Amino acid sequence: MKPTGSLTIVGAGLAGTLLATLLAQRGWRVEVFERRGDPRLHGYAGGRSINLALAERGLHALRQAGADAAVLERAVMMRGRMVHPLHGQVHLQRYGRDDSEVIWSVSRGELNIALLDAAEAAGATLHFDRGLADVDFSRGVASFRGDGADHVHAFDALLGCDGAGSTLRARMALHADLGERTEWLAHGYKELEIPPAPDGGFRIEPNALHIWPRGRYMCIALPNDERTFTVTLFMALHADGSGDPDFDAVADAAAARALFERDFPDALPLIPALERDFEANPTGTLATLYLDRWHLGGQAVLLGDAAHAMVPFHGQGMNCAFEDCVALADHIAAAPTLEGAFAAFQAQRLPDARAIQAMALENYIEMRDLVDDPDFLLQRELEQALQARHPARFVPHYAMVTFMRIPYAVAHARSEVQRGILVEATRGLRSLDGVDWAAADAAVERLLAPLADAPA
Ligand code: FAD
Ligand code: E0Q
Repeated sequence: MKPTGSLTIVGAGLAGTLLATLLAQRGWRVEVFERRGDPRLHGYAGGRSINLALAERGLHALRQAGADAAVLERAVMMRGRMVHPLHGQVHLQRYGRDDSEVIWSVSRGELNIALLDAAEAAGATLHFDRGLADVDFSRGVASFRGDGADHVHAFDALLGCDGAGSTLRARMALHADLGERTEWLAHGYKELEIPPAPDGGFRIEPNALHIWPRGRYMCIALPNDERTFTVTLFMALHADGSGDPDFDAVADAAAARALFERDFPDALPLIPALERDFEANPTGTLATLYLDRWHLGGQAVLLGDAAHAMVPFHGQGMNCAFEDCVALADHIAAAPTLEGAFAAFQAQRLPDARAIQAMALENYIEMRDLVDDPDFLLQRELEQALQARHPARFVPHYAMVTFMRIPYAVAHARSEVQRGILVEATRGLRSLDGVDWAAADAAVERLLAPLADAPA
């Protein structure tokens, strides 16, 4: 539909600012309400340097908004996972075939600021210190709380980009059964920092996502452009009888040091403020949020984490949220009504969200076990070989998710078929020498149709 009236976006985080930019560029009057202050004036809330992995889906969405160059300027390239085993050599597992297949570490704060600037440049109006408090759908009025007062705002439609704890979602749920379920992960996370080296450079290889897999728990580290790394420790929240460490047991600075001395000895000297970081930074929790319904007629729609929060182990939550923004803007342009646009958006994206949520959960198991599993490594090797033999049909799981834009649901379905082929072809083998290539090739050709846009 042609732009008529105005669209009200709730939340000026990652999705809200990108969606505001895309819609304002297409001629819509856009107002954005954000609970927090303007990070360009007061610094980013929390102040800590937290980073995220940006991949092709997110980058493509930024290109649509013309915001890619500003973001990539300060991004750090990551070629693969740098694996730090407890015993044994540190080694790089490349993500792709060469430097055209990489991901980017970006600062959440800098990204948010670049997108706030883009939204304003496109003509969107931003209101800070305005948290959505209540919605009267029958009158089409929302109230936003801030500066010690309630501010009422008449809306045509509310676009919910207010994150996993969405207030808009809670208000919508008073009018319709959204089918909401939250599955909490038994594991949480803690962020720590590796500062620059004394000479001002990076202390460890900058162009990688570092990972210290330890069976059922792990650390990762992503580089920041200011030569630091943000380390994230993922482990159980409570004792689960496995004998593994948990956040209840590792409750203070001394216990944290002891854990790192035993399990992450090569990381310990890199984190001089371990004790302070451990006690000052909150323990984060992780969950998957499932909804059966994302919209209320043509009055409200949810996207990003508000619609489908996921665990972070595929590094796709933001990428998926950005992909949502482009899809919603396209449906709004194409459909005759907002209700039609919201329904078409949900029909397209709900299966994709379910697929990436499932793949993100599966990737946790893969990440924390990674090194000591020879079957896993042999399957990865065969994946590469089958891609070389059948480039249009067999694309490794990670590449479909990270370097392509085929729907997540398609990537998920093809990955399951491919896993079957990999398991079957490597059964009982310790190297690729014994692979029955004729059988593997036949399975690929029988089970996997060619992909239109397989990577060249
Ligand atoms: P958010 O970014 O959470 O933005 C929501 C905004 O709404 C905020 O600005 C908030 O202040 C505002 N808000 C909230 N309530 C209200 C209200 N009532 N009224 C007005 N405004 C409100 N994703 C990746 O792609 N790659 C990664 O490497 C990655 N790593 C991650 C690591 C961790 C530890 C975690 C927890 C997540 C990670 N993610 C990653 C996921 C990513 O952070 C989220 O998917 C992404 O931030 C979702 O964007 P969003 O705009 O939907 O929500
Ligand atoms: C990526 C990039 C938090 C987080 C973010 C990520 C990834 C991982 C493990 C984690 C997945 C991978 N990954 O390396 O397979 O690709 O974003 Cl834990």
